[in-house]
Amino acid sequence: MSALESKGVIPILKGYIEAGKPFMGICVGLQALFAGSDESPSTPGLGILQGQITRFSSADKAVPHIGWNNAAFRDSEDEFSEIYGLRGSSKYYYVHSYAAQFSPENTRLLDDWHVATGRYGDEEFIGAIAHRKFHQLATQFHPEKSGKAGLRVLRAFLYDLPLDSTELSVAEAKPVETSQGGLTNRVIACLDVRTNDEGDLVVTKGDQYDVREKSGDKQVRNLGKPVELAERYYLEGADEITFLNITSFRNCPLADLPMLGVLRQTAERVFVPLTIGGGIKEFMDPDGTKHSALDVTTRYFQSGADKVSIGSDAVIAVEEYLARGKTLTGKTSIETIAATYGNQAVVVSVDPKRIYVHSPSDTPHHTIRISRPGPNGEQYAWYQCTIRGGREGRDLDVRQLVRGVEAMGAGEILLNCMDQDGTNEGYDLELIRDVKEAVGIPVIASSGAGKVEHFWEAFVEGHADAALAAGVFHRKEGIFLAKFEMTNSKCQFGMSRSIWQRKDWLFEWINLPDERRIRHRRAVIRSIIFR
Ligand code: 1PR
Repeated sequence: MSALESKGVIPILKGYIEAGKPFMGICVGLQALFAGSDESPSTPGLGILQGQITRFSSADKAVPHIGWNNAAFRDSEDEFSEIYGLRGSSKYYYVHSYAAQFSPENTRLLDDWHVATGRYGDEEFIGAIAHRKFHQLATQFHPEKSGKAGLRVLRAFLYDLPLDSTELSVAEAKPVETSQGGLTNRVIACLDVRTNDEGDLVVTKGDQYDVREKSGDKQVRNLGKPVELAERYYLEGADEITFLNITSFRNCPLADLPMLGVLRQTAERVFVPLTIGGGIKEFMDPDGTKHSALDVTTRYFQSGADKVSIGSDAVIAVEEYLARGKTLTGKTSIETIAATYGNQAVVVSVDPKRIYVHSPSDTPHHTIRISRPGPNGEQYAWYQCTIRGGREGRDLDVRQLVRGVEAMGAGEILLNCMDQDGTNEGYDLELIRDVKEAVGIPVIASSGAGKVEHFWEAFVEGHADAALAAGVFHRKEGIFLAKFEMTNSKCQFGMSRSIWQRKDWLFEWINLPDERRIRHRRAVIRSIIFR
């Protein structure tokens, strides 16, 4: 709003919308229609709608609210209306800390509008509003990142479908909801990308961060091309795609970084959120031109990324923060990026390794009691933060790191564990639980997924907000194997009920020999109703 005000366009914009001209607002584009927001109390909104935008309560859930949730236009308790292609049975991608709460008071104030809501914990919030007469729609979620369901909404708006023709009752069952209201469990496919010995940019995957083959000439493992694999995982139902650039591009100006091209091409084909990590820090061109971490981020965002993931730089920033007696400078990469793009744009990737001890008194660091004892029977471990892709251990534990980066404004933690990485033995649940207890922001479990039950454990036993995996997907086991919904404490495989209902057929297909499976892939993708 401040930016709009400084350009003097607020009266023009307000006049345009009030005149009933076509308008679509996304995310803050919905929030700006209201009178104001607690996020910036001194800056008024457009005031087209009464009411205030408020922050989600973090008493019982992680904030920001990140992931797939509903936006259902309700006719009655059980009936949903389909307006602008929005379906009560579909899920849409949200990422925000502030929202328009849905209450009897603001319902009365929104008489001219159809209101679609979602639920996060015990809070009901406005997910979308559509004017009853004018061609105007605003969504709190991101239709451009909501896969097929979101593209349907964009199409309905752009092709100006009259409301009447889209207003039909949808006889689909209610979606299965998690304990967090309508929010689903996110499954994220991760692509570690680096240049191989021939200089090509490839997707690779290590075992405990070692990405070279164990035999022969010990080449960097080449698992395929980044854009093609990202598209494949999107089509197979990944909720998000994360690229980790695990190589540094030397002698390359920022504007020519190969990952920018990868992101641009991916964003043209993949309509779920894209995170990019690796090298988010101050960058120097070969000619000596310096770019801040914020400049680097801006380049990535302009190329199609939605979030950046910061590793080494976050560790150094927290060490300095602790040395200063926990005072913030406002100058770290986390703080500058969060201030410019919002907390939800900043993920901190943690690369810890276990240091085993016999007793918590053996170290000044925070320890965790571990169920798998260390090599000498140790019952405890502290989790040491590392930098430079795990090559250098620091005198900082994970708890210090995550609390520090949360104070700086990080919106999410990507929690790897070097000991589990590539093992297929399951996530480090003790570590995940410990980090969940330490912070109020969402935590993505990572490292060690080898089968579907591991995802279930991360969500149910680890209380993770999302689960990321790499190797299990690269082995072509099909991402839909990892996606599941929980009903009555049961683990159901598949992307949605429609897939669950066809599970026997799907499992049969998965067991086909590789070449037949590939031949059938197109037909399968066409027949799957993703959301
Ligand atoms: O320090 O800001 O430049 O970021 C570097 C980023 O690159 C960090 O996020 C770091 O985790 C990552 N990275 C650096 N070296 C490696 C490596 O493997 N040699 N990859 C690396 C880390 C770990 C996970 C992996 C999960 C799941 N990859 O992201 O994808 O452990 O694996 P699994 O499901 O197969 O077990 P900076």
